[in-house]
Amino acid sequence: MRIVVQSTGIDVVPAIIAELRTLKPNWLYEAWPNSIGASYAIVWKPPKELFERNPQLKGAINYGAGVDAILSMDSVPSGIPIIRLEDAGMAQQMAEYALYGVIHHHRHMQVYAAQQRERVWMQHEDRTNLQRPVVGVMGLGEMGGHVAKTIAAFGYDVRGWSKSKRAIDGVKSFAGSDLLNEFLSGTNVLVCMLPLTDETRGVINAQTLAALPRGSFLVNAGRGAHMIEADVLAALNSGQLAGALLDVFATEPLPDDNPLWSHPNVIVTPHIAATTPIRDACAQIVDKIERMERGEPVSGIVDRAVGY
Ligand code: NDP
Ligand code: OXD
Repeated sequence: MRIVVQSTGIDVVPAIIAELRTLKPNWLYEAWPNSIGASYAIVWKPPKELFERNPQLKGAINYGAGVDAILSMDSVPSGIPIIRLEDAGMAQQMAEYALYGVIHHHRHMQVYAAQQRERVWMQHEDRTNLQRPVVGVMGLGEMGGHVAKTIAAFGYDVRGWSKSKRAIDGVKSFAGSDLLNEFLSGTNVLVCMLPLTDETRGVINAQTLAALPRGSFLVNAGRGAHMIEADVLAALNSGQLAGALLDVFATEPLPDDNPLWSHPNVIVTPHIAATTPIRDACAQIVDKIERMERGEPVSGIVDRAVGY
């Protein structure tokens, strides 16, 4: 079996090849652009030439959960299936990230951090009515489903919004655009775990933010283009949003002059909510390739028409 591995940005290719070699020492690996004649490609934003120079490819495995980048490249010929990573060690990290955001807001950590800078000793806990925020998770797939379940297990009231109705223990399910407003109106911490598609682009906008109760908190670890950044800033400045934990941005790295960097109620992280663990990812990739070679069904095949 010949595998070509390609990536852009952080160079994970040597580490991926080293891990695959330990799992499948008899397979042949090549780092793009050295390759010709591969049966499978492991890719992140692959160029067209990769497919032109490997015409016998049986599958392109997207080295990540989100497929918006690979689909926007439009480089994978229609006859080659795109297979994405599913969880592969990322869902637990996502749950940690989102839970951190929920607790940061619920336990007034932003307020206490500001107070510390001013040496102010003042308590903000409500001792009579220990009401916890309702957490609303947009997207209940591999990431959002695990996030919702984990936060519910922590005792929070959790609701989720997805395209089709989902049954997750302890999570109230809202499905479809008709129920979006109802979902938002009872949400105090909005967590975005959606894939970026034509339908979800800009879903966090002035209208949807206005549907949240005043003083809500936003966690976005989906994609930057889910937010209309100017609308998020306006909501933060007006107090409609009390704060935000943001991992993804329309332009990454976030430009120096972006006002989100210095907003007092915003935490910016550099797209690290869930990084792809090489071991889990490679184990899953080998499993998927072996299934395809045996002619068995394989999960994670991207539906290009719907965009995820
Ligand atoms: P999945 O495909 O497993 O889940 C997608 C979920 O979104 C599904 O529940 C789906 O609904 C729902 N959804 C899709 N379109 C709509 C819509 N129009 N309206 C309502 N719900 C919709 O994806 P993953 O959970 O694996 O990943 C989600 C995203 O997380 C990725 O696409 C990526 O952008 C992001 N991500 C970010 C990372 C980071 O470090 N910041 C790391 C990894 C992923 P249904 O269940 O009905 O199909
Ligand atoms: C992914 C990501 O989609 O890291 O896997 O954002």
